[in-house]
Amino acid sequence: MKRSIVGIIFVVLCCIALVGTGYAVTYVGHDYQLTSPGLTWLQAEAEAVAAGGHLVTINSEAEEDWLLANFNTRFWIGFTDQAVEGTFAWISGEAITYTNWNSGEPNNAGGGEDYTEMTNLSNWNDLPSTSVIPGIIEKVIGGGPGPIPTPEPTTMLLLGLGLMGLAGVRRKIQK
Ligand SMILES: [Ca+2]
Ligand SMILES: [Ca+2]
Ligand SMILES: [Ca+2]
Repeated sequence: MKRSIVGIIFVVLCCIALVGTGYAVTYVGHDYQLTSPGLTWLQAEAEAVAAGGHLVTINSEAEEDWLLANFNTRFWIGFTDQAVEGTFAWISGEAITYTNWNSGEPNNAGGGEDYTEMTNLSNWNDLPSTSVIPGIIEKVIGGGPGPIPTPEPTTMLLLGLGLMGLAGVRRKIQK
């Protein structure tokens, strides 16, 4: 009976720990998470910079496939031609190694589309500065690429507390 209650408390603590990370998920040493919903590209990029990263840079089809598998929504990516019309660049400064425009895109519709979304069709489209969707923030963990997923401190703290509670009750049961 007591053990089952402790088990439930442990699971709840683990859930709180996961929520505490802001649902960040990790792929080859990079953290990814959604911005607030309903932001312009510039607002989304500002939120990404405040979080220590940029809107996501899609370097390969593998990274894109991974993003599509983990984020089930339209989202801003860090690709923009705001500096020079028609010349897209990654806001992170990374080199362009992969693109996946929808057919006929980028079309700069209405003479003013400088910001790129991942569409519901799993390819790219340029949108105006007034469009509002969430973005995906990409951050490098520990300053370099590599498979080094590290739980955030809040996760470790809560997991530690859960384990300590479990150990304490076990000790009591043994007495
Ligand atoms: Ca990337
Ligand atoms: Ca444009
Ligand atoms: Ca377009």
